[in-house]
Amino acid sequence: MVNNFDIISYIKTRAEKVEEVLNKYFPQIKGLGERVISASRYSIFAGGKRIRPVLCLTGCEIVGGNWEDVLLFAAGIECLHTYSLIHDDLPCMDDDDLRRGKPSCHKAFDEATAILAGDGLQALGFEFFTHPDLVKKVSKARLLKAIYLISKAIGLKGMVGGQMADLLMEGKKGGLKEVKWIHLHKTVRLIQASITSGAILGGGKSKEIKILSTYGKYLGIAFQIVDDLLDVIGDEKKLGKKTFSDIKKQKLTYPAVIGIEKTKKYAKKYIQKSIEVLKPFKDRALPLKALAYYILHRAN
Ligand code: GRG
Repeated sequence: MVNNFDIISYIKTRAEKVEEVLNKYFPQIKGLGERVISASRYSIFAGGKRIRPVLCLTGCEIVGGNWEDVLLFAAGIECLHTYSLIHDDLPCMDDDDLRRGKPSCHKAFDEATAILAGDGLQALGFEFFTHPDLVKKVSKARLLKAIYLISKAIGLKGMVGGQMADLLMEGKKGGLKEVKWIHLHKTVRLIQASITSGAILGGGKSKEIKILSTYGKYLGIAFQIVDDLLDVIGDEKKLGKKTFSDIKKQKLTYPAVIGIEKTKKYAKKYIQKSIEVLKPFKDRALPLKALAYYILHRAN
């Protein structure tokens, strides 16, 4: 607990609003394409932590914006994240049977449906970003900047590129340099862009946006390091997925390269770095500090 700040309630309040928006704007199950809508709904409403949308809302709030105005943008980010999880679980990628404590999308439906559900969620993310209900609440120039940032973060030089490297390095020799590159692209870019886009939408000054982007980068690195750790020391029930899956696939991870104890130190180091950059925000930074500790101590 940072200065008695209740981060669980903070996340819950915002995550519930994201849920409401997803429920309101998500396509209804009807028509000949109803199967792919069911599959997309199955994955997005399977109980994720909603960290990325919450980061977006916090980025907006911390620079003085109204976070409730950018809920559709935050919900769009969750669509993109869920698309990546569905595709990541496919047999041709990480071949995971469980996600968010339930059979992964291709297990509950089938591979073709899961591919289409991921594709549909990616498009839906951009539909939300450009939705008239959002466009009327935020400046179009800021919106364009935020969409550009997110597009780069999930694309060939971001998440997709990182996923490619992650798959190519399976079973191969590599060191910390390669692990860091994979993490930075596969996971960190979207987390960093989530908070940065929120700060842009909220009208942050360029100095503030830069600080929050650096915070997001360090937080994202710590997030992925903790994810690597949970694969070897986590509890399957809390995680909602199988442990030791990285080891089985001979993935390049922090524990595989430097061992568990050093990995724990790295996670703490990056959390510390994320908190240090927040100094200019003084008391305003409290939710972000609390979020950083929440990420460090998370069990799922
Ligand atoms: C398929 C293009 C493509 C990319 C996949 C995000 C990703 C790249 C793969 C996911 C594999 C994975 C477990 C990565 C580790 C970090 C991560 C993204 C974990 C899942 O995010 P959480 O913990 O999940 O925020 P919830 O379910 O809470 O939303």
